[in-house]
Amino acid sequence: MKKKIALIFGVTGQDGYYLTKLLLKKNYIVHGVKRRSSSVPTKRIDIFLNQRNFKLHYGDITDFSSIQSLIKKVKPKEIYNLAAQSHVGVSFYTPLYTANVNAIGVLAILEAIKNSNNKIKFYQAGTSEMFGKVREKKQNEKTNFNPQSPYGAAKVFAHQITKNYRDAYNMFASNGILFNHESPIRGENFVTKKIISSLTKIKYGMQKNLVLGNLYAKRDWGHAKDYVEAIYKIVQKKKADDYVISTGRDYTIKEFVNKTAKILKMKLKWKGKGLHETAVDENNKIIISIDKKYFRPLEVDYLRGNSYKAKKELGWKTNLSIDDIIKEMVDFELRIINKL
Ligand code: NAP
Ligand code: F7E
Repeated sequence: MKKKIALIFGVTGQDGYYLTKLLLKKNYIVHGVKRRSSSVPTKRIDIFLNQRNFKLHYGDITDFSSIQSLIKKVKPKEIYNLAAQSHVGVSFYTPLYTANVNAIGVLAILEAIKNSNNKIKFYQAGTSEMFGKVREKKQNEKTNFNPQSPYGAAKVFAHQITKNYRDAYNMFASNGILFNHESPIRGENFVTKKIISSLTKIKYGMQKNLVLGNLYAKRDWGHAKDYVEAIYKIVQKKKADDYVISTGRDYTIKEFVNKTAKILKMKLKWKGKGLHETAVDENNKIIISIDKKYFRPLEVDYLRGNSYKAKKELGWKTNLSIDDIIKEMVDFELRIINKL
């Protein structure tokens, strides 16, 4: 049987790694797109580089000509757009750049598909950040978008334009609305990875302390491995549609810290309030403090998803709990510092 061909924008990121692994296992030929950068950006996907069914190309979703030539050359059946400036906090410092990549870049891919072969299936990596400030206890596909950052606003444009191309040009163009998902290869400056990597090092005397921002935001955290399964299922549907992918459970950043400390067998005691809140160890030494530089000009206080539609129509469910995720991430850090 002829192998399916997939093209992944954002292949060097966290989800790019897990999706490539999944598609190669399903016998796809996977073409990934990397950007030129001053240091080697392929650390996560190095293990695929010598596989026959994996090919890497230079490109950038802000460069329409590169998207067009890649589609012409590769002739994909499926295109997964995972490429983004994906840090919400950073989007406040680079709003135009973020909009260019996260919004206009998506439109560029859709245009390139429309002009070449509108039978290609397209997936757009949408986000719970599009919901932003919410009133609903749980957010689903019908919840209104109210983004609170340049990142979230750009992703709303991407979501909407993906729907428009689906309806206007009869294209298979689907949106995932994925809630936070983590893994050992999560980017270093996302809060889960920062907490786990820092507390592990602190425990073994390799780092003095950890400085965080808002401890009271709530997030619905799943595992990237489970979430790329959902992405794959969304693209395998006969009809394009939009799906919320989440666990349905939420925790504060502080609860995440406490769970990590428990797994690491570290005793932390919280003291003080607001910017003066700290966590101290058994010797009263400050392990965690707060700095307002990690607060955002606008915060998304609360997110908790309802994935009933994905469960019913995709047969998707989350397998790994928050405790499984933390344990896997802690073990990964312990292996790096030779303590496991
Ligand atoms: P990530 O680790 O930050 O990966 C982002 C990827 O996009 C990287 O491969 C990056 O390349 C690439 N990229 C950035 N700008 C690009 C451009 N102009 N052209 C081509 N590629 C570009 O993000 P992730 O966690 O895997 O997330 C994947 C996607 O899902 C993103 O779109 C993100 O916004 C979205 N999302 C993520 C979550 C989550 O919790 N992880 C939740 C909802 C939605 P470099 O390696 O060169 O930087
Ligand atoms: O922040 C708070 C911060 O940066 C989570 C991206 O994958 O998921 C991710 O976006 C929360 C926020 O993720 C620090 O204020 C406290 O409330 O880990 P994060 P995010 O902003 O939720 C969504 C679904 C995406 O789509 C994005 O691409 O943690 N927080 N102290 C901190 N956050 C960071 N980064 N660093 C801190 O020191």
